[in-house]
Parts: sequence; C-alpha cells; structure tokens
Amino acid sequence: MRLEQLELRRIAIDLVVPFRTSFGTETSRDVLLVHVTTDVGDGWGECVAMTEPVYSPEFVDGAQLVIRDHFWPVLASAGEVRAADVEPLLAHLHGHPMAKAALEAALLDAELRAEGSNLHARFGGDRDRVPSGVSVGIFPTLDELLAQVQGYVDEGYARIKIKIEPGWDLEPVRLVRDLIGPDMGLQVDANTAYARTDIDHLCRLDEFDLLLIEQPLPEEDLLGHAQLAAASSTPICLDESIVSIRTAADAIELGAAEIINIKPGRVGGYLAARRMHDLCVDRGVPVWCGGMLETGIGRAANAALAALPGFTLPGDISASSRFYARDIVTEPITVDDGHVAVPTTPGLGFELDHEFLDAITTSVEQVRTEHA
Ligand code: SMG
Ligand code: MG
Repeated sequence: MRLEQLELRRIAIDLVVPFRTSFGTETSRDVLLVHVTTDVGDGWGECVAMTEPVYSPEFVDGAQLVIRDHFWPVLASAGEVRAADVEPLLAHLHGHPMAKAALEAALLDAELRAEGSNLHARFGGDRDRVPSGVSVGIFPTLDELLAQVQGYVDEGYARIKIKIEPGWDLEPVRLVRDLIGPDMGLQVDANTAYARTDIDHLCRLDEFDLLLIEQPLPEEDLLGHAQLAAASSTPICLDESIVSIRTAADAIELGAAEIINIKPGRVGGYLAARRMHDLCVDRGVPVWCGGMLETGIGRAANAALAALPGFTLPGDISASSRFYARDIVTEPITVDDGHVAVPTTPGLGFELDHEFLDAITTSVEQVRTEHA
C-alpha cells in the first residue's frame, strides 16, 4: 500500500475508578490514536504511551512528535509498504517502541481490512476466547481494595493481579488470598518499586501461592531479578525490563525471567510481540499478554495476540467496563465466564463508535503526503 495521510488524534477518556500503581495515580487517559489513509483504505492504531514518562521513557506528546516528524516521513516516502516493513524501515531511529507500535498497528489494521482478513487469522491463534485477568490498583484502605476485588470476583474474572509497593504487600496479599480462596489465580505487580536489599522480604510472598511476582526490581536490574528468582519459590515475571527480543533471550538465559509479560507497545509492535512469543515457546517460558489500559482498539488486538498457544496464563485483558464507562468502539470487550472472545471483525478486530470518538477528541493533526 502507499501511504497518503496521517491523522494524529488525541482523546480524553476518564477512568471509572482511579488506578494507582507504585509510580502514580491515573484518573483519565490522554490517548494518541494514529489513523493512516492509504490507497487501499484506512486503519487505526492506539498508542499506549502515558502522559508522563513514568512507566517507561515514552510519553504521549513525545510519541506524537516522533511519529509526525521522524517516522512518518520515512514511511511515506518509501513507496509500497506493508505493516511488516515498519520495523526494518524505522530500525535506524532508536527507541520509541510505543510510537512505532502504534504506527505499525494502524498499517496492520489497514492492510488486514484491505485483505478482508483480521489479526486473529493472521496470527493463527488456536482459541476463539482467552481467559481474562484483572489488574487491581493500590487503595487508600484495605477495605476498599477488598471491596474492589470482590466486585471483580463477582464479575467472573479468571485471575486477580494486585499492585504492590513497599508498605503495601504482605498484608493486602494475605487478605486478598483469604477473600478469593486457595484455588483462584493471584499475582502481584510491583512496577520496579523494590531493591535487591528487599529479596528476603519478597520471599515472604511465597506462602501465598502466587502465580508470579511481576517486575519487583528496576528495569535494568536483570542480575537482581536472577538472584531473587533463585531465592524465591514464586516465579519471577518481567515486564518493564523486556524491551526487545534480545533482552528477553538474555533475561531467560540469566534466570531473571521465569515468565514474561508481553506488551506490544513495550516491544515495538504486534509483529515483534508475536516473535517474542515464538522465542518464549522455544525456550519453554510461559507468557501472558499485559495491558496498558487500552481502549477497544488496543484490547481487540491484544486478544488476538493472546490467542496464540504460548499465552498459557490469563492476560490483563479485562472488560472495557473495568476502566471505561463508554468505549470508542461499537462492541466493547466483555467478560463472559471468565473469558474474552477473540474478535474476528476485519482488521485488528474493532469498529469505531465515531460519534463518541468525536465527542471526546481534544485535538486532530493531519499530514498529507503527495506522491509524484
Ligand atoms: O490494562 O488492565 C490493564 C492494566 C494492566 O497493570 C496493568 N498495567 O505494569 O502491567 C503494568 C501496568 C502498566 C500500566 S500502569 C498505569
Ligand atoms: Mg506490569
């Protein structure tokens, strides 16, 4: 396809409840949507960069700028391009995986729609529904945490993940385990809040039979994670640390990652995420699909990814209603019997609710490309 127009659209969408992690509290998302028009039709991608560079170095204003001024000119002047060309064409421009992933997703959506196909078919996942886990934030009180968790249990989620940080770990985990009982999957995510000196403390989580401890130490600290993995009987899972296929391979070899959380935005796109899945299957490392509070655009594509056979643990693929009162797609993801259906509508697997999208749009920037 030949690229004709780039539209960078920002929306403001409120969360139904504030989401607090060890790095801050989100009450609404300022989402960058990438809309590309090509000679064979158009496509949309969602950028998962947050307002502030707290999860990773990327942030939404920076993502918009680098797409507009650095990535788009390269792709638009490349002649015929496919989604699979995005990564190699942009490889000389360092970093910015979330920005690259959003652009690649828009091309993938356009390409699949033009073929009359969808991401689920492209990936060849062997399931038509995937187990749905929910990520639960840090609360001012334990009672509030337990009330939220009970609500998600009542909604039928397949597993619970709670955010932890120093001072909010053993007690919340103990109470949640007591509440949900011994058989339900439970895991924790520290978003890098601990240090190597906390290894003994983190080993005290072993008694709660957790599925995994996600990213307890800083992203660069692969050796510390390997030390913790050797000391702890709970599997160590990496999220922030795994920024490429190479870091995944190295972390596995070092014994730092016994499980990997795959997020397309963090690794530079859905196609790279698929290759990371293949590597992990090859190495015998279980994976699951992470979440970045996506709207229906990103969640649809995540569900298609999570249908691949190596995704043996429930993902952070909760119902749209877990974060949003109204989504920007016509058929928001729902949880039924603990599962999310993998969408099979053309493209990434969604149709936009244009009326609502327009109502929450805060800015639109368009770049037209004239071909000779
Ligand atoms: O999308 O359901 C979701 C949120 C999952 O906890 C979640 N994401 O580190 O895994 C993680 C966090 C990153 C975003 S926190 C603002
Ligand atoms: Mg995480």
